[in-house]
Order: sequence, then structure tokens, then C-alpha cells
Amino acid sequence: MTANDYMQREDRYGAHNYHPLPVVLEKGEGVFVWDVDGKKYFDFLSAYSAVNQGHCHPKIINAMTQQAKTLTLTSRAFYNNVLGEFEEYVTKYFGYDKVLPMNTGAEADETAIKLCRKWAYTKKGIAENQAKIIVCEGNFHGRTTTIVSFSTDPTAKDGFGPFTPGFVTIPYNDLSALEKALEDPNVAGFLVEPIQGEAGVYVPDEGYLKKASEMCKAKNVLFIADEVQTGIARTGKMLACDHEGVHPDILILGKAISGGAMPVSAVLADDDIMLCIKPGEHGSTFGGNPVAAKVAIAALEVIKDEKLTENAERLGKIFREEMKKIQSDRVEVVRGKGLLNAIVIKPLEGKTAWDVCLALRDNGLLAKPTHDHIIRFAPPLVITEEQLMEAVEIIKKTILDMDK
Ligand code: IF1
Repeated sequence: MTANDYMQREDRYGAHNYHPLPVVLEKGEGVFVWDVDGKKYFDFLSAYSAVNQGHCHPKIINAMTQQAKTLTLTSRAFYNNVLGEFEEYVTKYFGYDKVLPMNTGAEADETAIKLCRKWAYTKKGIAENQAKIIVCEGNFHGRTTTIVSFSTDPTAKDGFGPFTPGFVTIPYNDLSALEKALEDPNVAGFLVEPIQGEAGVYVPDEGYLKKASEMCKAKNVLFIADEVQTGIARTGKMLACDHEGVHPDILILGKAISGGAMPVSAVLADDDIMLCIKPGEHGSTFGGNPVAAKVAIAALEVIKDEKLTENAERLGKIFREEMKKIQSDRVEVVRGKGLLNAIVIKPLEGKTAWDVCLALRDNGLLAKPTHDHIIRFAPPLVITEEQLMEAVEIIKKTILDMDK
């Protein structure tokens, strides 16, 4: 089969809910992926920051295969010998009393929303069904109906109504708007991405997260951090909140908590919040399954063993410096933190960010635009300085060749 055959088969039998870059991958290892014709690429998307530990990390794959040969799923109807090991490991790893394990990031966000509401009614004393959660313009927290109910992106939201009430939208990175919204006594939580990934890697002002969390505390409102994309060392700290010493009341993790091996997500909180959900009130068939538990332990161990947080911090600085050196009118803005970065591409001579990504592909590097003009660059955190500089040269050459 040719690459076209693969793409046409997907087009014929698969839903058209994505518009992928035309490349057909069949192998991944570390920072590299190979297509069906054997061509090698730098992966600069990392499956949207799920593959922080690099593709097919041996330690993670070994943990997965060993457990998969032993016991894959018990459901939570029974105990098993692995879930508690993960629960103890991950709660001590991030400093919380308890974890509620789920599968996808969206499920973890939904869990956090339900937990916040339960806490509102049972602990804060907000009247039943009156709890509100503050969210930000430009948010991305997943694709379920409740989550898109508070999306400000028409593409993600339009045509999926009726929507779930109980959300108040404010501008991102705007403390006065947050202060005003917090005046409402029915507000129970503030759900926020420490850096807005999908919106285009928007890094808020220094101190925003710290001040926001303090304002929430003063109003007995839960600070809920969605670190599904920014967490697990991606931004140069274990959590993006760590850049400001913020300890969220509810922490949402996904993606790289499994190193991209399988869907794993988790919600962490202390007992006074987490125990508001009683037996039988929430759950999922695969949530916290034994394979996920072992995979997540291995994936989190890799982050520490290989010092990927420090690597992301150091190489991210180098990457942004190099991107800022590109002498091209096409490169409007370079921004990011750690190895979560983006460049804003000015459309010139009819060439857009999509065309840049096609040319990058031809030159051996994979990335994808978000919101038309923004290219996100997020390689696996295992990338070496030498590999990073090779990738930088590809990006520079690609953009400068387009200017010729
Ligand atoms: C797609 C975006 C990124 C997330 C944050 C929760 C979730 C995500 C901060 C939900 C998921 C993914 C979803 C994927 C593409 C990708 C994405 F462009 F959609 F927004 F990364 F920026 N919180 N993001 O970023 O986690 O349910 O997907 O496991 O839907 O196309 P999920």
C-alpha cells in the first residue's frame, strides 16, 4: 500500500473529524517517527504533549507488556494489587491526599467539575444546582458536551447544544475580571490552564497564577489547574503551576502521565475535597486499570530518572533564542515556556502556517498549526541539545527557503 492508499482508506471508513497533515506514520522511537516509506522525522508535536518521555520508551513499554500479560482489567467492583501502588505513588509524587483515576483528559476535567460542584453543595453551602465555575476565554479542556458548553471556540462548540449551565467566562490573564467574577457567592471554582495550549501557547503574565490562586482562597473558591498539556515536565517544571509555587486545590493530569502509551488521566485533591464524592457517585470501567497504573508509575519515574524537567527548561530557552534569530517577516512572535513553544506565522504571498508545516514535513520535521497562523513546537522532552539544534536548522532553513 502507498501512503495515499492509507489516507484514502481512512477517508473512506473513518469519520472526518480531523484534517491531518498528509503523512502516514508507522514507527516511533524517542524524538523520531518514521512514515510508511521509511522517511524519518523529528516529532515536534509529541501527540500534543502526551509523548514527553519519547516514543515507545522501553521502561514504559516493558511495564505495559508485563502487566498486560498478567491482569489487564478488574473494574473497580473488586480490588487489585496494583491500583493502590499507583495511588500512593502519584499522590506522594504531587503532594495530595488522594487521586481519582480516569482515562482521558476530558474525563478528568469532567471529574474535577463534578468534584467542585459536590464540594460546593456539601462543604461550601451553595444552594443545590446554583454552583458556578469560572472559566477563561480561549479555554480548551476537552470535547465532551459539558466542556464545550463553556468553550469560546465556535468550531468546538457550534451545533452541539443544548449546553450545560453553571459556567462564567472571563478573559484569560485578567486579574480584575477574576476579582469581579469572584464577587458572586455562588462561585465554587476557577478552572484554568496555566498556559493556554490549544489557544496558541499563551503564557500569562508573571504572577498571574499566584495572585489568582490567592484571590480564590480569599473567597473560598477552588483553584482548579488543568495541567493535562502543561504538566509532567513540559514547561520546564514538573507542573506549570510550580513556576509560581502554586499548589492547586484540584490538579488535573492526563496525556504524558502515561507517556502516550495508553489513555491515563488523574484528578488529585486533599481529603476535604476528594471525599465529597461517595462510593457509587462517580467512576469508569477502565479508570485506574492495572495496566494504566503500572504504565503511569513507569512514565512518572522516567521523568525523574532522566531529569526531563531540567532538560525541558534548559533546551526550551535555547529553542526560543534560536527561533528569535530567524530573519524573516513570516515569524511574527515566538513564545512559550520549557519545551512548549509556538511561533506565529504571518501569511505572506498566500503562504500560511499550514504551508510552512508541509515544507517542514518535506524537510523531516513534523508540527501542526493551531488556529490558522500559530505553529506549536513541542518535541519529546528526551531531545538532546544536538538533536534540538539539528531541528532548529530545519525550521530556519524551511522558513528562509520560503522567503526566496
Ligand atoms: C483534540 C487541542 C491540544 C488539553 C487540555 C484537556 C484536554 C486537552 C489542556 C482533553 C486535550 C488535545 C485534544 C486533541 C488535540 C489536543 C489539543 F488542540 F485539541 F486542544 F493539545 F491543544 N485539557 N488536548 O489540551 O484531553 O480528552 O484529549 O485526553 O481533541 O483534537 P483528552
